[in-house]
Amino acid sequence: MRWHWSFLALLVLHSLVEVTPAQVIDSAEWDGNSLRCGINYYYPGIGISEVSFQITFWSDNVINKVDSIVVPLRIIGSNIVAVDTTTKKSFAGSIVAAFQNKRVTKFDNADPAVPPFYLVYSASNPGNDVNGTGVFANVVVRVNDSCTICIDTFFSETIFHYFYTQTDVGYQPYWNGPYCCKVVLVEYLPGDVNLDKNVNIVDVVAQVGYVFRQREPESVQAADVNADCRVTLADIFYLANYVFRAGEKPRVGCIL
Ligand SMILES: [Ca+2]
Ligand SMILES: [Ca+2]
Ligand SMILES: [Ca+2]
Repeated sequence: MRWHWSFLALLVLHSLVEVTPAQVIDSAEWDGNSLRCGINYYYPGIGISEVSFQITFWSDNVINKVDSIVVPLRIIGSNIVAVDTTTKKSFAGSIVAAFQNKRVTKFDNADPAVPPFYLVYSASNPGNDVNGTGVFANVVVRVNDSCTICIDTFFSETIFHYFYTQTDVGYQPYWNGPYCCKVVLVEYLPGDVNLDKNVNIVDVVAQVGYVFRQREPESVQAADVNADCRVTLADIFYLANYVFRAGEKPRVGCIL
């Protein structure tokens, strides 16, 4: 625990001393975070045992670019087994991937498998900065059943949601929420036709083998990526479009 108290103390100091919520630090649009949640848009709430939600970031600052970001969250759900606090998973694909200091701190109880789940996602890198739009962090949660997970974005104990700029100005960014996210556990990942937990060209080949050569794949359900209850050429086009052209994600099929 001891390693992060000084870091937290620094954040508290920033929060208490520097945050001026109404302060406009540049003449452009207000910056902020948002949360991608729900199974209909990118359906981050679908997984085999683990689901993730994305905290997005946006800032149009050209002069006062952001070089520190602090996002406190309270995560509540009856079927949560643990939250993942590793920086590797939490900041995978993040717009602050190059930042030196990226941390996920769980307080009240630092054990990621013990509630309450109060977390702070933070990144800082004085001298470096970020603007634009992208993923800031992934909230990765292991659950033991389908459920609803509520994420309180306005919760704070001692740490406040804030951005901190390269010119030493702290301010409270835009937030929305709180969010309640539907989580659906499935026995396979949609599109993972050979059940190796990856969705790639091998799965497209397995679909082709099934549709044209009657070769039974490991999972017929996973092959029904357009979820029309049949596995046809349309599923091959759909999955190939996802794998090769970053097209729409595979859906949960309905073949039983
Ligand atoms: Ca701005
Ligand atoms: Ca696969
Ligand atoms: Ca289909």
